[in-house]
Amino acid sequence: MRGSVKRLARNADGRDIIVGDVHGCFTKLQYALQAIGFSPEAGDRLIMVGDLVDRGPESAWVVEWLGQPWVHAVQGNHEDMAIRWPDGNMEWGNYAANGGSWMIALDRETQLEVAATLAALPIAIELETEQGLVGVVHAECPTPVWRDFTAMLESLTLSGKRRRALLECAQWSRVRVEMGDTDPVEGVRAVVVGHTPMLKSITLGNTIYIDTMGWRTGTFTLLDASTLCPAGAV
Ligand SMILES: [Mn+2]
Repeated sequence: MRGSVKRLARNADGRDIIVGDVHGCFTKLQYALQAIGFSPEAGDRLIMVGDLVDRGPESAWVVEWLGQPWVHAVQGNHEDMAIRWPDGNMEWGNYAANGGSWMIALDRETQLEVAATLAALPIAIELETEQGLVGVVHAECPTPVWRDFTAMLESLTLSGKRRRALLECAQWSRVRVEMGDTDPVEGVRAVVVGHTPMLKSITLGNTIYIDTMGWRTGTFTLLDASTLCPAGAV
C-alpha cells in the first residue's frame, strides 16, 4: 500500500537521531535534544519510533512536530488507537485507560485533523547510513528478512486480513523481546524499535530497543543512526 514505507536517503549534512516513545512529552524531548546539540539548521534529522501521543500533557502538539521537515516518524499502536477514535473504532474506556483522554476531549474537527496527520505516517522507515540500511518500526519486524516486511507493506495484493496481522505485529507485538530472540533481522544493519519500556536500551541480535521511558523520566535514548550508539553533545 502506498505510503506504508518511507525511505530516507543518506544524510550528507547532519546527524540522524532516532528517539523512542515520546507519549506527549515534547518539552522533555526538546530538553533532551538540546542537551546533545541537536540542530535542524545543521542538517540533523529526528526519526521517531512511534507512540508520539497519549499519557503525557502535550499530545496535541503532535501535528506541529510532524509538520517540521526534519521530523520523520512511524505509526505506533497509540497512533493506531488515535486514528481509530474519530471513526468510532475504539472503545471509550479502553482508549481513556491507555492515555487517550486528550483526543477524546478535542472537538470533532481537530480530532479529524490529528487522525489524518497520524494516518499519513508510514509503518516502517528505511534509513540509509554510510554503514548500511537501518530499519525503523514501532514494535517488531514481523518477518525474518526486512525486505519481506516492506514488500508485504507495499503489496497491492495482500489481503486485508494478512495486512491486519502484519500491522498487529509491527505495532503491538512483544514476542521477540519476551523470548529474548537474538536472531538477526536479515538484510539490514539494524532494526530500531520502541514500544517495550525498559530502564536501559538493549540489543537482541540486530534489533535495538530504545524505549527508555523518557516521557516519564526525561531520559530519552537518542540513538545516532550512524554509530548506533547514544548521541553525545556536539
Ligand atoms: Mn507502543
